Amino acid sequence: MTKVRTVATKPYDDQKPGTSGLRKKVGHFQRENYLENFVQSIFDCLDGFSGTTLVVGGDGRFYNSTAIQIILKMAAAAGFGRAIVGRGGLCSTPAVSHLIRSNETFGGIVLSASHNPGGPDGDFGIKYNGANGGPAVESLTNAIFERSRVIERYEICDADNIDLGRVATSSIGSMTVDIIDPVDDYAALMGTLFDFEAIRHLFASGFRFRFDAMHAVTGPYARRLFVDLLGADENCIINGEPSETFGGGHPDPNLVHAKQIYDEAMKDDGPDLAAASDGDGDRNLIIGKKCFVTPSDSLAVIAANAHLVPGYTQGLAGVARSMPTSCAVDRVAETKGLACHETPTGWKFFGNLLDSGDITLCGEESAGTGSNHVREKDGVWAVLMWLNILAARKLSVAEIMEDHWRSYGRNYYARHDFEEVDAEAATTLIKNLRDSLPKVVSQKMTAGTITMADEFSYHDPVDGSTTNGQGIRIGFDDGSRIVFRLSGTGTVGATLRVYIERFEPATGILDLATGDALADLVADAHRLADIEKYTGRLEPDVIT
Ligand code: G16
Repeated sequence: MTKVRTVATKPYDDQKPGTSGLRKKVGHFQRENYLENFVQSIFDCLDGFSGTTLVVGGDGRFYNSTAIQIILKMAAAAGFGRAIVGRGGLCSTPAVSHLIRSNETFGGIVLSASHNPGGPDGDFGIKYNGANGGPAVESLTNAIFERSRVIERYEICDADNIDLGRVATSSIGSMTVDIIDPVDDYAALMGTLFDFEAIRHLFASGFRFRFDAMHAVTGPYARRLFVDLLGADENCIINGEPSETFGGGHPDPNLVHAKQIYDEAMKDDGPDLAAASDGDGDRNLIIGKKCFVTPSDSLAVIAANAHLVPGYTQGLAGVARSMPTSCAVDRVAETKGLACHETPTGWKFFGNLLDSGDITLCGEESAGTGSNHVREKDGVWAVLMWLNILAARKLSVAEIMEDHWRSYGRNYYARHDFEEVDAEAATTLIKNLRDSLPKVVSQKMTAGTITMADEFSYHDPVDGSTTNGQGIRIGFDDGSRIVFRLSGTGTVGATLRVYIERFEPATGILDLATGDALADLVADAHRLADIEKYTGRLEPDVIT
């Protein structure tokens, strides 16, 4: 008989989930009962799960396996009837979402700090996803936080560790544990959405492809899909072996951390498509030969071309983007007569719109794109989308972009990140901006006259909830925008994000360098927020 042990514990007061769950340094998670308190807080806030199934997946970073063993023993003690776990404790975030949905489970727990570095000194993270496969809504994450502040005990089974390395079925107490191949079901789902035959043809025709798995979770997914099923060259994948430290790298698919494929793509003889995904496989980077595609443009191109892809030939119900994402997709929606929703940053805000059938596609500037096939953003899916569109249109990435801008106009766009800023200074910067909002309207700046200034609030049309304080928006007379917000995913100090956007109509100049197109707005952003004073920096740490 497996014994359930009740352990007395004391609450921590810093377990508030951010944009995407609870993220802290590994050392923080290793403190006595820290993980256990949070997991018990999740279970304490859920009702009616006795005998049901829980999916547990992680991106394989340091502490992943230890955390999974603890969670499984606690899930068994809490009364779950079955757990589904990816072999090796690995499962990409979109694949977890799919497993929750296809097995109709009660929910799932995702272990990841996404694109943040891993290893003993790196970051770790945990979040709960509900039965729709998506991140818990804000009311639940708030309740979990409140629970974590008063927790006094947790329950755990005294049991041996499960062998995570083999596909097999075992048990902890009365809970069955199924270790499954983490790729099988996901690859089958992709087969229902995309024209594999057309993509096979594309690869067979000599199309050159490069995928950087960043030593993160997508290596096995990329191998199965791109190489085994679609026939791409074996060597198309770099950094394909998952590692606890991401090979000592930073699994953020941006131009700084995926520089190798960016450099390759900028060469005359470079790949026709270079792509990357992040730690847990939900983000994507798309680069054509000599043509970087911003995530905002990628969303717009996918929306404009989705009808060419088997899973979407019926057309789209509607689209959504997070507020700081450029308005490029809005132009497509307008032309196609689709509803276009603007939500706060965070995938959880798309969940209701996807569940209600109001939207089919959604995306964010932070390299996240997805559809109603799961309830998470999906990096490998986005790459397959591009491959399918390229196969169907028989144009290069650069030609597709040019054609897109000639049809819809171009939203020049960049995000400037000021990282590890003093948290108090960053809060003061935002507060001062907030206080100045009534005064700045009608002010003449270098880029034009400010015509609107507010702090974004979201009213969810499906559940009626309101979310305030979601970023400062400054709008100009020509439709340009500057947005300021603080990141919800960092673990050290604060990260100030400044989003800059200028619209150029289809008849305008469409081939400017982004930096040149946005220079005046960048100067105005610095002036409006006094960035140098509060961050001590003249230049951002990262520009995407
Ligand atoms: C998470 C959320 C995304 C969101 C991003 C923003 O991404 O899932 O929906 O866009 O955070 O991060 P920040 O608050 O730092 O701007 P991920 O990939 O870290 O889970």
